[in-house]
Amino acid sequence: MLEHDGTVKWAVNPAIHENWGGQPSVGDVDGDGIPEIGVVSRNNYNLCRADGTIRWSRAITEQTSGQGASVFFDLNNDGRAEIVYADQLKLFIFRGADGTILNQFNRYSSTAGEGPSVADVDRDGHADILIAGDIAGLPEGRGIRMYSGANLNWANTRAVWNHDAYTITNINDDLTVPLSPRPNWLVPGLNNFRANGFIPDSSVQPNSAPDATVSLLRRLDAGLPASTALIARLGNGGAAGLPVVRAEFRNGVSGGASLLRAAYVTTTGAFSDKPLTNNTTYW
Ligand SMILES: [Ca+2]
Ligand SMILES: [Ca+2]
Ligand SMILES: [Ca+2]
Repeated sequence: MLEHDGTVKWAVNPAIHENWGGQPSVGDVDGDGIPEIGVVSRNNYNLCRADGTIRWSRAITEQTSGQGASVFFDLNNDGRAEIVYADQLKLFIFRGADGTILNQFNRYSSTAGEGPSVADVDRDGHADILIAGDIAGLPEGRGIRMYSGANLNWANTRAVWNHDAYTITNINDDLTVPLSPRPNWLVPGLNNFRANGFIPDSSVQPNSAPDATVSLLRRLDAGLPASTALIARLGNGGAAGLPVVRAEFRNGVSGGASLLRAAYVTTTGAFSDKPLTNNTTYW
């Protein structure tokens, strides 16, 4: 750990990290507002306190490089970051506070300076994990895999993770790069590195939800007798983005109603009038 002028604040005993180590990840694993630091070595994942002492170590298998990296992300939105990390053989989700393995999946990689990414890849309002493998011929071998929470129970996060030194404030939601990024460590609620989450003053937060609405139903007969148009005003009154929804006009009451028109619609917060015709798709 270096001061801003380059002087050393503290250093971890090399015997602990075996003279290896990947990029650190920084985040708060216990909700006390003080960040912890996670570093990979060849045989252990080490979580350091802010003063450099080791809080916990967990045995891993990374003899091929000893330079992998992890991601801090609060998957269950309880204010305490979980740690997502993959060694040569497994993708792990550690409980940040004590290193307990919450879940693990096979993956195979000869590892280099790599690590998982966490972002809402499919924009369904729940974080996903992306991981790469490079060993052909094995199940869960070569290629990129995406993991999502069972029952969509992982917290929401941004849909962006733009590079290894990701700091949330270094990239905007629309993928523009800020000319002068806000220093992550000065933004209340952040002070993290290789962690994902929303900027604390963002209008969207992990517990934000979409709220699909349908209103102003109309039938326009200007085209009679050749045709008639069914129009609905569709929108999203919630703070979170909405994945594709199916909107339907039905004739009659629920249960016995027959389908008249249907369309697949995405809404991003704006309300708009959509004529519904069979097999229409709006993106
Ligand atoms: Ca802490
Ligand atoms: Ca958590
Ligand atoms: Ca997702």
